[in-house]
Amino acid sequence: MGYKVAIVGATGNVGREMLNILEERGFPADEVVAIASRRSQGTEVSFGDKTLKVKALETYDFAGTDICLMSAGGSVALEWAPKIAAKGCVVIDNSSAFRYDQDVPLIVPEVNADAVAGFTRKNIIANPNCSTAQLVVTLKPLHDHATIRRVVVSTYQSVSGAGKDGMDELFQQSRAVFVADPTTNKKFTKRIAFNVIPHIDVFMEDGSTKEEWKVMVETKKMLDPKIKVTCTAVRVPVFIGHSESVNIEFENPITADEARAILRQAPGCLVVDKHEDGGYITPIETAGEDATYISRIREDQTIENGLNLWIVADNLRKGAALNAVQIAELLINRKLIGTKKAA
Ligand code: 11C
Repeated sequence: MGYKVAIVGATGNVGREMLNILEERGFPADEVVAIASRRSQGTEVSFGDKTLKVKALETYDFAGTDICLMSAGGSVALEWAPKIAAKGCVVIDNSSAFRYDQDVPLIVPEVNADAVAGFTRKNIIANPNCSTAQLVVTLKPLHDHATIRRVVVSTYQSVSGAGKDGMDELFQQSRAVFVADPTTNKKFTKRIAFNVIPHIDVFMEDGSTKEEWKVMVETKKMLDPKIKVTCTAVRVPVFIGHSESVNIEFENPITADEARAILRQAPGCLVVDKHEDGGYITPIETAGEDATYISRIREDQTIENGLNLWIVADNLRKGAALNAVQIAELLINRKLIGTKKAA
């Protein structure tokens, strides 16, 4: 007997990827329901070789649904996740609305799978920010080996992190530049085509941005509150794939060769690190891929026990949809949920 799964936000970048991933992985679902706001009702989305008609969130009854994968933004999550959870449906939410709630587990299965059991407190599980997911998948095995003291990360984030509007803006501006038309900025604060923008999400009181804050707070929640994290988050003119330049200071010695060997064995990680032209991964190579790629692993000679490395992953997959589906699989594999039909 399979599960009944609802995708809320099914017409968005991440929702569509959730449908692809459920299908690709042969997720044990008897029924998958595509849901979005009332204005998208009736829109068609692909699920394998089928087409699903989108239902309206406002009128859908979640009573018989086992799992809800939600990617509809923070305000929709704040309003709807508790209502859906109260119907006995486990909500795995991709927004930041519940990530910092002590009663909601924030999960990357390769990093803190055991914490998932805490979902019963609210029937809600949070999915991390895309930049955090690929970072913690990489840091976890290194932390287990040599204990991380401090991480300095600079992100190079693709426009798909800002949704379909972000992708459209990069496309339209690039075209406009080529044909010498004027460009307009709507989604981003400055032109993103042939440019980079050191600003993602809102500004905080201390001058950092909320995106930078999220990377710090989420890494601490999932990995270890003692680790110091500082981040600069930058939007770059790439459609899919977030990249990160990371400097790590450890308590204990670790060589680049040791780090390479550890990461080669680590779940979710793929090391591509040849010291030659093209012997590293760039974001366009990660689009549609599940792994977190690590390249350019080298010792930082300016500090004791320091490493530099380069991390790249598909932000719509490991950074969002894939991680959410992996959380659902974790619940099933650990027998933490059953199907309502079987009850
Ligand atoms: C971006 N990382 O690239 C953001 C998107 O907190 O889940 C995801 C925001 C979040 O713009």
